[in-house]
Amino acid sequence: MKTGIITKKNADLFFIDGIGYVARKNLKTDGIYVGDFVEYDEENKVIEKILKRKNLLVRPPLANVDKMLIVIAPVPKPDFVLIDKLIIYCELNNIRPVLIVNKKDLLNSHLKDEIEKIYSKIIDIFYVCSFDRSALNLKEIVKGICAFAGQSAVGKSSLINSIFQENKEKIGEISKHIERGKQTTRLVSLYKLGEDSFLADTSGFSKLDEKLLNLQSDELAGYFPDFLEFLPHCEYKTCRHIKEKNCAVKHAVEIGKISKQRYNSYIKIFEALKDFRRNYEKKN
Ligand SMILES: Nc1nc2c(ncn2[C@@H]2O[C@H](COP(=O)(O)OP(=O)(O)OP(=O)(O)O)[C@@H](O)[C@H]2O)c(=O)[nH]1
Ligand SMILES: [Mg+2]
Ligand SMILES: [Zn+2]
Repeated sequence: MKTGIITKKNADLFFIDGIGYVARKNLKTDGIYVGDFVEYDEENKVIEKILKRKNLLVRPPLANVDKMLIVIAPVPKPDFVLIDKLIIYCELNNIRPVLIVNKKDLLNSHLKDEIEKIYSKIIDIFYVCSFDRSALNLKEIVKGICAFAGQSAVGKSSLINSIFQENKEKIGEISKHIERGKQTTRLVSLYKLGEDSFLADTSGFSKLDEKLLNLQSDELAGYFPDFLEFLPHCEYKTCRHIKEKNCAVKHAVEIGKISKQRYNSYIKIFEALKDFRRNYEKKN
């Protein structure tokens, strides 16, 4: 039996890198997704077995993601709360996040300083432009299965086209979706960049629902790496870092050791997780 990776899906057929389309056997497991490593029978062109997944992202489904390239740009204005949610999502799913600042042709020093101040301590940052060769530098960071994520129109598809120097993705429109009942499923493909390196455009992550963050609100602070050194110094062990007195996190914000923007994200996500739990408990 041979092993391969699914790089795209077409109705009931699955494309295995280097092999072509194969069918699925009557597997009594759940679905097979792009990014899955499978064992297949080469002669009969059928998938025999899905190998254990490292993770599975939803909307669009993509399995075994190693690295997430979170893209922001000067236009549209960065949604810092979304970036922070994506970083937490990566942490929860064992994915390494990197921050890609695209459209550097439009970047002013004020925004660049702001981005550096908030993120340089917690994530690697790369500055690129889809229209010049700088996007090619991203080739070096694509290792394993990598996925682009970020707000609509920041230039994820443009970057893919620039990296591959051909038109793989549609630009300036919400590309490729099929309707199935109420749910909209977006198709996702993996493009091969090197022997074990693949890249996907996952426009579905332009928003990130709180329910995807499988967390209790009081666990949240532990997912802010820039908060960690302060957490043991709060007066109360159960400190939520919001209204409590003698909170080391709030103190760190006041003296500029934690960015105000990050703390603002923390409060927004905290409230959203609490609301989500409350509604969830009401329904069940
Ligand atoms: N100035 C400038 N514009 C860019 C750059 N990269 C992309 N754009 C433009 O930004 C717009 C959106 O680009 P897309 O690549 O479609 O953005 P996207 O992130 O794929 O958007 P969705 O598919 O909706 O999530 C297009 O008009 C691009 O031409 C860049 O480096 N500089
Ligand atoms: Mg796109
Ligand atoms: Zn505290």
